[in-house]
Amino acid sequence: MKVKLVADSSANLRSLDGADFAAAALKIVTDEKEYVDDSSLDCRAMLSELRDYKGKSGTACPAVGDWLECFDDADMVLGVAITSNLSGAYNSGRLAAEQYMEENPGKKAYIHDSLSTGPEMHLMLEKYMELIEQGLSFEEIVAGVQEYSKRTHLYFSLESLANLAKNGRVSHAIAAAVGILGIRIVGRASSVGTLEQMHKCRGEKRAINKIYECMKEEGFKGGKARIAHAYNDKAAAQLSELILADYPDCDLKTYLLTGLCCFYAEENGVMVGFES
Ligand code: X90
Repeated sequence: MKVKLVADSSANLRSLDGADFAAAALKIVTDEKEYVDDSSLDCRAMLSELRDYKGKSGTACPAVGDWLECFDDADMVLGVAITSNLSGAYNSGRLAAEQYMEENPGKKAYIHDSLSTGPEMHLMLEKYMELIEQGLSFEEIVAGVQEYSKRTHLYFSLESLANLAKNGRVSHAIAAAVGILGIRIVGRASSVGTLEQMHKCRGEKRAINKIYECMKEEGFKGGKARIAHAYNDKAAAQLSELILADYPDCDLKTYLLTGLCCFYAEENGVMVGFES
């Protein structure tokens, strides 16, 4: 039986070790150019081009057909999408799953609304892998991931909310608070999948310390953690050091954000997905 794992590209994964995986690309769009968030994208070059670009920029979610392509004729498709509260990606993914099952009797497809994005989606994909490995049925796997996602979380530190505000994903009032030199917003994905601002921190070191404090308050006790960042090795290393000082055996991975998250988290943004 062929099993396919899928996610939209806000999960920042081009591949998934040990799984047959495909990503449905989101796009970053300006009046001059379209950046497709797939393995051909040079994210660093995109950020630097956008820094110099004065016009409007926005994003677009994958269409139903983009998801269907990822499904790859598999007997069982299991996927996860960025929060339906900020993007249409979940809706197109859900429609793709319905259409797929209608057109292919006997085949199963499910896309989970992560109510989050980035590294928290990564954790959900790894949970699918674990449950598949255990030989559970489609329904059991779906229920297992829904249950698991109650104890996964996403926190982030952002230097700028400009692109989020310009595209209507946070209020201009919140966005205005940052952009002031040296101020960072520490926030989380809320329980309804929106961006929730928690703290304003002066300086990156304080922001990262605050994230770790929040993680512990949220119930982090050395479970899995996935850190993803927009070219900010220093902050990512600081956060992993804090985690590893308390939990030296923590299952922890650090990697770069790709196009969509780079665009919204902006340069130096850091995101962490973790288990409580
Ligand atoms: O459909 C589209 O065009 C995509 C829109 C995505 C908007 C939000 C992306 C957020 C990326 C920023 C920090 C984390 C915020 C988490 C809130 C749940 C990353």
